[in-house]
Amino acid sequence: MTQGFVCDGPLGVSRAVARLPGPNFSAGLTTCHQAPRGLAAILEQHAAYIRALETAGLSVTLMPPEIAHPDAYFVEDTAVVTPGLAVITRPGAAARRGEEDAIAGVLGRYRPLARIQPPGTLDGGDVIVTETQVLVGLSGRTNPEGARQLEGLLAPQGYATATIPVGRGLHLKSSANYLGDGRMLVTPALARHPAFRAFDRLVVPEGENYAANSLRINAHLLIPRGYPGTRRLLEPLGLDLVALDMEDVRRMDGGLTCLSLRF
Ligand code: CIR
Repeated sequence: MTQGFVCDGPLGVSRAVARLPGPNFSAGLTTCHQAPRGLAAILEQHAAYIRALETAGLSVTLMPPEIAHPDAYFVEDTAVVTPGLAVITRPGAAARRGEEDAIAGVLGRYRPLARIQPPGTLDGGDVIVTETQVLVGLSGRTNPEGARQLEGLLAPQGYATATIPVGRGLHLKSSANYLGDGRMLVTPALARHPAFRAFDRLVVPEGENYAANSLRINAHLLIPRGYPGTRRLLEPLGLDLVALDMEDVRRMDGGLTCLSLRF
């Protein structure tokens, strides 16, 4: 099950790194007005997510929680992994700096490492990697210097970089995700951005922006549960659609892609 399509690079993905939410996960950063319902609920959602990654063919390294960093289970923000290099980020939120150190320890077993240096900031949630391109969202978390450093690190790996201002939402991947085969899943607000012109754009219906954060892994497509219009949009792709309850992850401003690094 490790062969096949890839959404985070040009080769089939076979591994993932994830981290358990800790007992103080609700102390993490969020702009959502609904409080999460508790540890048991998010652990159940997380466990179902890990099972979905395994069913999609990934071998998952599951790390323990990091109490000093209640957002540390959003591992996507700490690295950008390509077939030839893992770039360890410098997270844009000061409260999240330091999460990346343990992730570097794991990724260093599989890839040469590079690091984003101050004054650059970069969150992996702002980085879409296609077969040939890296699209970087300039957001409250990722600054132009972080994007510039990433461009310099990934150009020798064969990637061209473009930047996209993130108007709404926390990260670029809150609003757009690459589904492979030249297809980009986007919110209505981003659908006409010139950086996406070359892609076949699938636009989530109004009111379903959260579902733009869906995650293709090989022949599987993980989508958040409760977004029927997006489900209908994606069904014709013929992928194995897996709808997951993300309610408490959403209440902490997270989505499907944030909970793992795939490579
Ligand atoms: C934060 O605000 O940093 C976390 N509570 C949520 C991070 C979500 N990460 C992602 O979208 N890649």
